[in-house]
Amino acid sequence: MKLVLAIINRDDTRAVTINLTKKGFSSTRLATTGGFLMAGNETLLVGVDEEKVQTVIDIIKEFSHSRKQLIPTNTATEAGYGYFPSAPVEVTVGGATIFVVDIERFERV
Ligand code: 2BA
Repeated sequence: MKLVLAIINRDDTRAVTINLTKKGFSSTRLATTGGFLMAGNETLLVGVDEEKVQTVIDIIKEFSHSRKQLIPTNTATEAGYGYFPSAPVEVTVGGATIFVVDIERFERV
């Protein structure tokens, strides 16, 4: 048994979970926040047999899209009197960040 943890853009999670469910996979959505952008994203938990991990990853890949995002930046003034705005930086977020971890024990009680 494996646990697929996938950090996904909020706008894609619905399509991903609908398509996982259609293929018979159970999933749980957690509201999470990225440490860099401090923006909301979602983390999907999918418990699955090892031989189905690739199918789950393929579904996540198909329905998660990458996006370019501009983040405002501030630069400290040389004199140390504060900050002035500088050119925003563009980062590419997603499609999805995926971790696959071993599950020692899985039970529904
Ligand atoms: P955030 O941490 O908010 O990062 C959003 C995007 O900002 C990242 O997209 C990446 O393009 C950029 N970024 C992140 N850290 C950076 C840094 N130190 N310098 C420059 N750019 C940086 P993704 O790589 O697609 O990541 C999307 C979200 O996935 C992340 O949101 C975070 O919530 C999660 N994530 C990514 N890598 C992770 C990891 N190794 N461990 C845990 N969570 C991770």
